[in-house]
Amino acid sequence: MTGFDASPRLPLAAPGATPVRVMTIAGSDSGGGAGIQADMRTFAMLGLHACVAVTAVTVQNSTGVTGFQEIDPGIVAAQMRSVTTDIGVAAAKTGMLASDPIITAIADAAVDLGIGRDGATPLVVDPVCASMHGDPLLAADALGALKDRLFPLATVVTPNLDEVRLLTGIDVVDPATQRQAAVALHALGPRWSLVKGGHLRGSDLSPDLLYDGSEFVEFPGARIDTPHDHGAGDTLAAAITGALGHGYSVPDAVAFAKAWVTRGLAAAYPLGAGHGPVNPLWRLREHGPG
Ligand code: PXL
Repeated sequence: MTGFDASPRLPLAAPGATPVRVMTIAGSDSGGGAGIQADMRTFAMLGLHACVAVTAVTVQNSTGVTGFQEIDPGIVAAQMRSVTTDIGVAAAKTGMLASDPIITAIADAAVDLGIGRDGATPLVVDPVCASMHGDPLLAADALGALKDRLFPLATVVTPNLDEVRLLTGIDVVDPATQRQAAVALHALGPRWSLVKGGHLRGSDLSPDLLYDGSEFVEFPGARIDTPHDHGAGDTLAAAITGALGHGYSVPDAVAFAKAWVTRGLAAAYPLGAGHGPVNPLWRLREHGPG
């Protein structure tokens, strides 16, 4: 299922049945476009029940992030434990993690709760380092913990090209360097690495490349030219998480998510004086709200 699907869908739970549950471990965006808000809008539109472990509360609007308050690492881990031991989650994702102690607490809890590579629950690690305006969302000294503790637990990591540069030192400019980056990221321990090509300059395509240590899978995809793509990476990773929660393979989950976020980008809207968000509500146009 790696072809383009114009109206991608996940299976819906029967009326009255408990939907597939997923968990996002991420920061809050007061502007409602990225972070937990993007994840929850995506999960809701995919028919999933979303649980949340909040890592930080950001102060931001469409023009940028002006500050954030980190959540105590023990409280982040306690949120994960509380929901997984009662509600249960079929897949989880991480987004903004803010600091080394928060990453360490999440990694310890994930191992304990069977989340990640060798556990039963797939884990999508979106290595969020900065906002689209360049505001830092991860402490500079936390890159080591991200690579050493979280990457080896990941079912798939989903960096954009700025994050690839920070994590591997590789400047992706063409298909050859994109392959090189996928290999270097995979060497950090995830089962699959996904190098997103959305920030590739001078291309009218947005080619993503997936690698599992032996096989490269290419996802060509059209570039949607819009300044309103705030939260696009979060939305892609959330849609991958939702599909993994439904038992999709990683290549099928990425194909599903890419088609889904492409529709969201085509339906993006302006907001405030800066950049508007990708629109996870795009399907409401087909059926209307409510
Ligand atoms: O899009 C990355 C991201 C993730 N999480 C939070 C954010 C952002 C970007 O601004 O604010 C909370």
